[in-house]
Amino acid sequence: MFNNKELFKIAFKEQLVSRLGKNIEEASAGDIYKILGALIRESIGREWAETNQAYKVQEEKQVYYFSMEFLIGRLLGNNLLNLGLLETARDGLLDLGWSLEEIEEQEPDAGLGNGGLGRLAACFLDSLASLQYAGHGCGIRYKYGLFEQKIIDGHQVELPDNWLQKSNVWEERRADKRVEVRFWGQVEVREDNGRTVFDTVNYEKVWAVPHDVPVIGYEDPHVNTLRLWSAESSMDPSKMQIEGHNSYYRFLDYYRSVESISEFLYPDDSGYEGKLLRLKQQYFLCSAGLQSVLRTFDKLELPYSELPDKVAVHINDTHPTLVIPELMRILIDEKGYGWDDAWDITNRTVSYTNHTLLSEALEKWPANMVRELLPRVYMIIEEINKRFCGMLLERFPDRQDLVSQVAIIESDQVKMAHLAIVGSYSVNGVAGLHTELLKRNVMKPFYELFPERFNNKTNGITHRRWLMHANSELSHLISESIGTGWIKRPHQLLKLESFKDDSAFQEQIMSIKRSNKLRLAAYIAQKQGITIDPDSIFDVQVKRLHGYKRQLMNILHVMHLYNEIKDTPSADRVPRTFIFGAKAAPGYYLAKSIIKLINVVADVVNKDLQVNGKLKVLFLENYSVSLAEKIIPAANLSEQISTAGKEASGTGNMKFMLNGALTIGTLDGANVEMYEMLGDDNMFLFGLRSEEVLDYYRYGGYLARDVYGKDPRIKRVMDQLVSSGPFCCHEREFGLIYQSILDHNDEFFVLRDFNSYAETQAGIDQAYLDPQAWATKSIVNIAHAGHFSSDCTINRYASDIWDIRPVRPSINV
Ligand code: 26V
Repeated sequence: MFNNKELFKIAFKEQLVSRLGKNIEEASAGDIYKILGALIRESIGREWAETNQAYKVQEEKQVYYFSMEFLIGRLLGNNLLNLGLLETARDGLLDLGWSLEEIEEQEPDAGLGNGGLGRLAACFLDSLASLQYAGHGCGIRYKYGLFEQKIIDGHQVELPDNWLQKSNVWEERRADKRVEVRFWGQVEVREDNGRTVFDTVNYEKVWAVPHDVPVIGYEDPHVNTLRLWSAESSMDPSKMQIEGHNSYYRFLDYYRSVESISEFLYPDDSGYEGKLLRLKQQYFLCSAGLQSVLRTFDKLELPYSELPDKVAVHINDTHPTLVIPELMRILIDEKGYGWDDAWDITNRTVSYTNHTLLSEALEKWPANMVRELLPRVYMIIEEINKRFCGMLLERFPDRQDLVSQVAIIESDQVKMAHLAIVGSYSVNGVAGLHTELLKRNVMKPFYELFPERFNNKTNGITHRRWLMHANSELSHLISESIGTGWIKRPHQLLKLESFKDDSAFQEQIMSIKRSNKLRLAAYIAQKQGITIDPDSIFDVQVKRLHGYKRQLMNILHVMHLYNEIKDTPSADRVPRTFIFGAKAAPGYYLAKSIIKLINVVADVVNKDLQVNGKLKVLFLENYSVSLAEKIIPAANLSEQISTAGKEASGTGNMKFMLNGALTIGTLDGANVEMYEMLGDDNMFLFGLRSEEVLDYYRYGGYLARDVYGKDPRIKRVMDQLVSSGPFCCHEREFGLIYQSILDHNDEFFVLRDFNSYAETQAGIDQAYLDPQAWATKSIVNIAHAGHFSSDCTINRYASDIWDIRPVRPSINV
């Protein structure tokens, strides 16, 4: 639509007048954003239709990635990049008096996810489209995304994230494609021509209305769809009069209950366990998504036995597991298939990714709740369970213990992971270590029953957003040095290894890092009024706040450094800036008091003139995708310090590596695979290994109180949490933290790993004193990060799990 700057400007000004009735002098930044978004959205309409047409004509197998979360963030910059229009738009806007960066800030950050799981789904969509696979997202259009975090007096305060307040320029509401989702009711059984038929009566009907967001691939004209469902009431208010005098109130109640289905994203929190509304959301997604998938399949006029050849339904964690009984229900009740055929079809269509080993995060639903809300679906789950347990008892007649261990319904609870494994053909973990731990521990009996289903797919990140868009200077330097092949073949970043000792290249890498640090410093100065030293080590830990991620170890170490400086103020130190960003689930009190502690320490440290120039601490409010894009390119050191065996993969670790930060980390999640490539020269490892952690859990032998008693440095920081001193605001402010370590024996081995961590950190200070050597390590990190591009991950999903190949619409249509 506009392939040069002049055409862009003409089109832009025309749109501004025709849509908003304004000329360029009158337009606000918000107006500019709206018009630019609309221009892009319209310019890809044709490609969007052509991509869909190509899928139809070629009868391609299509993948539907079902996920309760898509943490897509802002789309403007990325869409311009993928369309090859970034420079045209930037230059054109500049002529019109606007900077693109300022306009990008106008876009609400679509926070439809909690963290890693949701961001992974968004990276996968980008790779699916860029690699020209027929792969779509299926999710919920939450009216409110993950809460907005404000820090008030050091405490986290949650505010609703009203991201749709201004209109969403990307989405297309498709009322004609709405489908009906049914809740509640009773099942009536009758015989019809020798067949048993199940009718649900007295159900509540809800409309699911799709809002389609185009997912634009890189360079080639390939546009997939992220279909987000919104719940709307199905009663017609204009007919209320005829239905009796109380009907208006009934309508209001019904209306509220329907609208609430797609109102809020639940924060990942054990607090939602057993919450009816969350279960409603999950079924709403599964039922609406499947109906739309099958409607597309029906156009092929093939028997359902061929569904697995044309459709792959992938479930992102157990949240959309109800696709399994729902597909069974549709095949049996609506399409007339018998149980065995329906089961075979379902089993060959659905695949599942597990994202956590934490037992408290494995989903269970009270059986009663499922039975009442979804009576027919519950009958099907019961039948799946009955047949599965029956099969087991036939194979292992003496193993009642095994049966109760793996049953889908047990102690009046429906175990979603069990249903997901039994009902799918593939179960994958998200990093090598995680998959091994699944097979050997958490899901061992299932692995023994179905070894062929288990496989690993190490996570990945899109290098387009996380390098090309977030760090364009570095991206240009790379292209100047090794050509642009790495953009389509990220493994080619390995070519950078030959520059690792090239002093001119090192200089350039360091100067780009410095300018990114300056940019972040300016942002921080503007937001928080704190100046930070661009020559200090930017040491960053940004991720959800959770005990196992051990932000606590990091801040206790900062307290220890502060103590050291206060003890010997004259000693030379390598200056550090510790940067934190984290949201805690609203009901997770311990996590919230760790946020308060970080803020208190920051306050003390930053105000103390004696440590000024040596130590600074910052907590950046409201960590989100767009904030991550500002922070990560500026980091020197990436903190990936989870208790070994707890972090399934991590993806932040990969983003930092790609941007040239070095990692201090444990052998956990995908850190293990990073270490295999980087070795001790290029990564700073510390702490217990996962087997050692497991041994402690199994056999005991760790006493946090012993460590506390024997190590004066540790005792000192622990005591500072509860006794008067620089960090304790009022008595027991941090009692909960203190107790979690000393009374509950430090579940995540913070004290056990503290010294190893502190020593490694001291070694990092020394390493930073040699800038050339540091630059070499940084280059080696970037060079190996191509391995973690989500393009590689998606290619593996495509060939090993989904059995799909790229589609080239331009050639075939
Ligand atoms: C959920 C819950 C809910 C109950 C309370 C504690 C808790 C803790 C964590 C979670 C998250 C579960 C799923 C998840 O987001 N996993 C993350 O998935 C990423 C993408 O695969 C992966 O990189 C992270 O390591 C993993 O934590």
